[in-house]
Amino acid sequence: MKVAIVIPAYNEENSIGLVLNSIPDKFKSQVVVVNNNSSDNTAQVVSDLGFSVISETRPGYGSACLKGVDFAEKNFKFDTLVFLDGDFSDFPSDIYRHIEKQKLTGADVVIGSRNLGEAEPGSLLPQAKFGNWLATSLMNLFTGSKFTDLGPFRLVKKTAYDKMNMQDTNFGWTMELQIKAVKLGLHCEEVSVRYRKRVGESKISGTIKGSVLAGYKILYTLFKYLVFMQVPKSQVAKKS
Ligand SMILES: Nc1nc2c(ncn2[C@@H]2O[C@H](COP(=O)(O)OP(=O)(O)OP(=O)(O)O)[C@@H](O)[C@H]2O)c(=O)[nH]1
Ligand SMILES: [Mg+2]
Repeated sequence: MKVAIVIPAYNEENSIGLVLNSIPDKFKSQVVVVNNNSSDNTAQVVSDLGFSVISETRPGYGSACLKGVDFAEKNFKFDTLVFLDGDFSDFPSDIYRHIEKQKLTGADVVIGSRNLGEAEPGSLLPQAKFGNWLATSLMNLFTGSKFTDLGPFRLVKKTAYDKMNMQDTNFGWTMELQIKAVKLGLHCEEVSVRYRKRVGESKISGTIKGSVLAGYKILYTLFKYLVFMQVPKSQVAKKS
């Protein structure tokens, strides 16, 4: 397995170095941090540590992920994408859990679930917990999927990612990936991950505006793809 790691980061100068240094050595050569016009020294910290950092002018978590994959395609050799956050909430070494699960099951998508038992108390704010519960419950109800989280630490095989034609530029990105994976008949798995209180200031779930916008966009994205996504028969993965 050849892995490329994409890390969206906006004003994460205090955490991004901790994240990068915690990535197991064997994955460090194919990491890209996507910075959206941070007003702090995020980009400098990343390049001082010798990692690739690129800028995306369109704001938003989704824009950063899209740009990161685009960069990886042009600069890295990989068959597997891993996304994780730049705020040091995720434990980068948990990447082995995703990989092990993928190898065991042959999954196309492995979502790191913070609800399978290992989130530090207070690391997932109540609004984020509720939003994730609501969104995954609705998705499970309507599709038969079995997700427990929309966690940011996730593994996606490149062949699967290429079928998804990802579009969302902000908060709907994680949901878009999961609902598209389900509708395409891809093999999705979850794995328990650890999660801790972020370093630095929250951009999404820690603000009222961020929470409302994220909640709205996540549910909008779910219903948009539930109702309108047509899947060409040739694209539906054969169930093994
Ligand atoms: N490049 C980029 N990254 C972003 C943007 N918004 C958020 N991020 C990053 O996406 C990740 C998730 O954002 P967070 O602020 O941690 O959101 P959250 O995890 O819902 O909220 P917390 O519970 O406070 O951690 C972090 O690494 C952010 O730096 C953005 O507009 N551009
Ligand atoms: Mg966070």
